[in-house]
Amino acid sequence: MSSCSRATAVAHPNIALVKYWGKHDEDLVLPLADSLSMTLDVFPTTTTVRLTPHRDHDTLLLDGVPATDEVLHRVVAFLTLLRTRTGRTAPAVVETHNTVPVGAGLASSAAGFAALALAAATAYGADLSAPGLSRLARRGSGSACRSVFGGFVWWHAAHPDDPDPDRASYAEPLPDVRLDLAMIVVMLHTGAKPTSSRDAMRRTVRTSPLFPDWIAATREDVPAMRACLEDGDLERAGAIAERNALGMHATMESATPPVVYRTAASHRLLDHVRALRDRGEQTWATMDAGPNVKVLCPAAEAPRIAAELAAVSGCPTVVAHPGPAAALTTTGRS
Ligand code: 2P0
Repeated sequence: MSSCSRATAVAHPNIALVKYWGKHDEDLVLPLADSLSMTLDVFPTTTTVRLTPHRDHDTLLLDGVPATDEVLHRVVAFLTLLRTRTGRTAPAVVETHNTVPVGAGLASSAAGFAALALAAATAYGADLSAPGLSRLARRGSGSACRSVFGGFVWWHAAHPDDPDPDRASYAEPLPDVRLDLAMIVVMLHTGAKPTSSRDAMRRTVRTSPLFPDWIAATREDVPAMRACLEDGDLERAGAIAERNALGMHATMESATPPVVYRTAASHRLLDHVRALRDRGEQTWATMDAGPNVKVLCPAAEAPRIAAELAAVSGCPTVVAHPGPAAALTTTGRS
């Protein structure tokens, strides 16, 4: 990759069918188990990185507003990592435009750091393979390593005894998926969550008595989910996804103090998804670090089921399908 000083990239959020929840190395962002996700075709994030050698600090603009807090700190740390690797010292101006509410459990950090990794690696002239880009995105936010790729994506945790776990932990797309799956996002709440996923994850690992059992189940769920996707077994894929997500919420709700993202509206919708199944529909729920509920179903049924979920919840729904890999849109000189 040649150096070009300015680059713009687009990336999409991903939602895990088997979740990532818990790290064994906070600095390197190394997870305790593999995970498996679907990159969406909705809610893109567009990020431009422009090197500014004449300035003395990095600047982050989120939808035009300068960031000053934890988000800026994470972006500066990420750019510093890239500067160390490339030997280039210039600060950067990073401009990000989200089309999804930030911090609401809708994977904005996954799309954000995947777009930033691609744009920044290009602007700084880092020479990266696809796994290399995935490893880099992981350092910004774990789940971002999966948004580097489109479709269905497996993130390898790396064995804790691996001599180079940083190198061994990256995501890759699954080439042979035979499921025509849609994911309906029910936008119950779009405000920022009270506890960041990073803090919630740490607290869960340290204090939840349920966590060891959930992580052991997750290690079995990932290969089982892959087999379901490749065999076209929607019933089993949906059942594994729902059980894995509800188990993850049970671990965080049993932490000290508890992390509770599910609201009364979330529970009502989870009940409704089960009721739909009792009626013969193929619907399964998943949830992330926030109160919103996502519903897996056959793609052909998604518009009808989304309309029903909107009517039941009184909230907007968005139908997502497997989406594209992160991509550069423009490059050039500052
Ligand atoms: C996932 N989540 O697999 C899980 C499920 C949320 C619930 O990955 O600390 O923002 O930056 O690595 O990637 C959210 O965690 O956390 C997440 P960090 P990240 O999608």
